[in-house]
Amino acid sequence: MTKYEKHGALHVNSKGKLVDHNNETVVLRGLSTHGLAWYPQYINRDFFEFMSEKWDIDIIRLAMYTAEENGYCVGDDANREKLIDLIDKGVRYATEVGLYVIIDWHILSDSNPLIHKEDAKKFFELVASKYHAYGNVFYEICNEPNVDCTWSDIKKYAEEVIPVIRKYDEYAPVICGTPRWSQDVDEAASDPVTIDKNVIYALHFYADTHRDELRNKFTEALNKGLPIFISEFGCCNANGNLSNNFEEADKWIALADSFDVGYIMWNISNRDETSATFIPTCEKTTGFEEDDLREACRWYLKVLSDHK
Ligand code: IDC
Repeated sequence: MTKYEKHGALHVNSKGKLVDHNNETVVLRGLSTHGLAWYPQYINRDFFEFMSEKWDIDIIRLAMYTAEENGYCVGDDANREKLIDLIDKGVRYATEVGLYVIIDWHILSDSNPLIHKEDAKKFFELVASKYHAYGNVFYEICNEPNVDCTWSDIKKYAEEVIPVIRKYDEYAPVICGTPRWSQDVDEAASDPVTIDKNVIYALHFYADTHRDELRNKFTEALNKGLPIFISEFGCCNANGNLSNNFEEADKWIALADSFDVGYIMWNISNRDETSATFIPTCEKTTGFEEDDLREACRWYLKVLSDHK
């Protein structure tokens, strides 16, 4: 039985924990796609079933870039339809195989979510109106605000986008990004969103770049009661490449576990980079074997099986 089959719809409780309807804490572990526009082949039912059954993931994140090549806000109408179709399939397959699923508005080069706020509102209106009855969907409203985007910009954005979601979907948790590539959870902790209670804040780490300093920030924000979810992490450098650092990654996992904080590893693809799950020569789209996997993916499958 998967966690979704066992626990059903989740929400954030007054102590900042992600819980089910019996107020039992549920820790979700999973994987993120790479950009949906670039790697659509991995959105297939067989693979979702494979990840759920063989890899024991609880949740999959559907990363939809907004401003990169063929992103939602910059591509043509056909591209947009293709992305909407991939999200539809991703949510459907996740639901069929008992996984939770995140619809991720993956801002990155568009450093401030206010830039494409109107597109975001229309997008979240569309998806919330479709999936409000599912009970396994999370809305991640801005992946990683960065450069000079402030917490007050993000909060302003969240206060406009969340009501649009709530018009249709009263219960789904909303994941909100934090300043500086979703690291400055301290800022959210000092001034959290007040218009909605079902909000969980993103902290992202790349283990070879982000170490004690960010772990301390994470711990302090949690101790202040901020609900946090690690909606993206990597074992390597923050550029998604270079060397893995499993020693630091193990420290992160132990710390997250000690607070019942869930995490999602970046990225499902065979791109030629350290953070990819599959080796570049692997063209499979499901049925992966040990030899198809990169080192970080193997390490993570061990983490997942240890938590079974
Ligand atoms: C990276 C991808 C890489 C791509 C780049 C730009 O791994 O293939 O060329 O984005 O689109 C993040 C981002 C995530 C990044 C990842 C690694 O959320 O989109 O993916 N990263 O740089 N935050 C910190 C690291």
